[in-house]
Amino acid sequence: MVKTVGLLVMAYGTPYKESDIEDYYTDIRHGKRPTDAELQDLKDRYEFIGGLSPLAGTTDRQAESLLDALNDTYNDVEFKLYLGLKHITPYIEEGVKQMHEDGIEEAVTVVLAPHFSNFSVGSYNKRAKEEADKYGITLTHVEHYYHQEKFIQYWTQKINDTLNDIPESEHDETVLVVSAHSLPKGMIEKSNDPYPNELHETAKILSAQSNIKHVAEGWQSEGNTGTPWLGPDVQDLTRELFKEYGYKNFIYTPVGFVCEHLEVLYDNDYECKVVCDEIGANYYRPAMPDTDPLFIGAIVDEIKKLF
Ligand code: FEC
Repeated sequence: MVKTVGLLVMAYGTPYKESDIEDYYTDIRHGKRPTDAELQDLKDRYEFIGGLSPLAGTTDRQAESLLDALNDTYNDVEFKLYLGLKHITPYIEEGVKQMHEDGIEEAVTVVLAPHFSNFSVGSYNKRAKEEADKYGITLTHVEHYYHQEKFIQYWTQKINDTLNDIPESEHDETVLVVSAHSLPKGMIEKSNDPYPNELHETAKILSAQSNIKHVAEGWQSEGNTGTPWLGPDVQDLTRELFKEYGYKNFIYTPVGFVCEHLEVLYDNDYECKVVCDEIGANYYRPAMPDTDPLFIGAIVDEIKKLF
């Protein structure tokens, strides 16, 4: 007999229209409204990348691809898709409530972020569980998939393809910058959070499996909280690496993200490129996983381990 199981795909969320930006930013700030200057700064960044972020559409396509791949993989289960966003509707709680209304008693949850931190994936899972407990829905959480073979294969191929665009004589003057979203340092250290180590592991595996000779680890997109965040920041790192080694080519792989959005299109493609232009180096940023079968397959393989 085929049983129906919920597939709760969780993601950051993005404004759907300009007038959503203020509430979205307020939600990110745990209910504290940004100042007019902060709000304008965010609006300007969205404007710079074309008005709004492509994230909403991509999240939908990634979720649909995962649903199809899972339903092709399991013969005895029919997965039904629900979306749960962190900072905008449909919020995580709304997705879980909808599962209950549809009679779902068991679900698998996945966050569209490959590394685990108690303050990222852990907080999505906590919200989903708190809501699911109200209805007696049993959840199986995917915690991370950065180590899955297909995820590594995806990035290894992208790095090698990018290297192929760079003359071989310059490979020794090329560096790979492996990065993820920064988080406040105090919070991470106090709780012995696995997040920094998971990024470190990713960089180590990519260094061993791809043809790149030089690899550096960095953090990006840090917020404005007045407290220290995990570093080095990718822009500072670019300057330091250039100063110390004189690299000619910088390849950025923001492996903590899974598609193009504000933090990649602005923080990498604009801010890091500005630094590369300033020092006279070439900027490369391979395509993000999006709905690539290797990426979707990596999540399916992780789910197969757990469910
Ligand atoms: O394209 C888009 O519209 C949305 C892109 C976007 C993604 C994303 C992912 C992560 N964030 C994480 C942590 C924080 C912390 C703060 C914070 C602030 C922002 C702001 C915007 C924003 N984040 Fe985000 N994040 C994205 C967008 N993020 C916009 C607010 C303006 C700014 O600071 O730039 C700081 C909160 C505070 O001020 O107190 C912390 C983490 C991820 C990766 C994991 C995940 O996707 O959940 C961690 C995509």
